[in-house]
Amino acid sequence: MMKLNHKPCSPFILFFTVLLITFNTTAEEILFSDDFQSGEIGDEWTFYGDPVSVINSDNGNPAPCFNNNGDSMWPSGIKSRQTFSIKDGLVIQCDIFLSCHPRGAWVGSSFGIHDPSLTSGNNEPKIVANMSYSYYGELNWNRPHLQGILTMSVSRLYRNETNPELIHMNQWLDCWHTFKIEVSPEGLCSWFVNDSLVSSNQASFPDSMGEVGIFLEGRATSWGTALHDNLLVYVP
Ligand SMILES: [Ca+2]
Repeated sequence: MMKLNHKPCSPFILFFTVLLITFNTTAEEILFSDDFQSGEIGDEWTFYGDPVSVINSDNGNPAPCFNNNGDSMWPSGIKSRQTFSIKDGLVIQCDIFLSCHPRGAWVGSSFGIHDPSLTSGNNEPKIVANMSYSYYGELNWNRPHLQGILTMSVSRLYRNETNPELIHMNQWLDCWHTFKIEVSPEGLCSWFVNDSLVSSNQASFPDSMGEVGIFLEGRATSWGTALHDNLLVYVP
């Protein structure tokens, strides 16, 4: 597989990103992590979608990393076998690299929380809350010219407000950036990029909601590149 031919991120941005990640997570207990340095998608994950997700050996932050490998019609991804309580709050953090031809579409990376009691096996997860960074060029006849889209959502089952969506968000293209969902013990879902708060949405999660799982997914057609790396799950 070819290495990406993109301009390198500023070494200062990389340094401070690593510093911030290290500083912000050392105090918390890491419940789960995956940097894909083993070079494979391990047994701690369940695959869904066709074609199945793969490892990108040549790229990452650092390489290797996760390639969702979804097609133009449907996302593909992986669900964690491990589950987590959200009663005390939960943070899911992930580095994403997104690049797309200016006219292209059907390329994006998403991650979040799902309810494992509502699906099983290799079925798509039932999303509780997620964060998605995608690109919609003119070839997307349904919603053209929106360019970089940051979608932040809570399932309609639990949200009290409209989900925020930001378009023309091109400042995070062509470089690795850190995306984060933080759920407070009170159900406030906050979304961050590079530790800057982008938006938030108050949710009402029922007491009956037990343990939740984590997922990574998206679409990765030949129009561009959508990669994940450095997943961290911890209590805020
Ligand atoms: Ca990696």
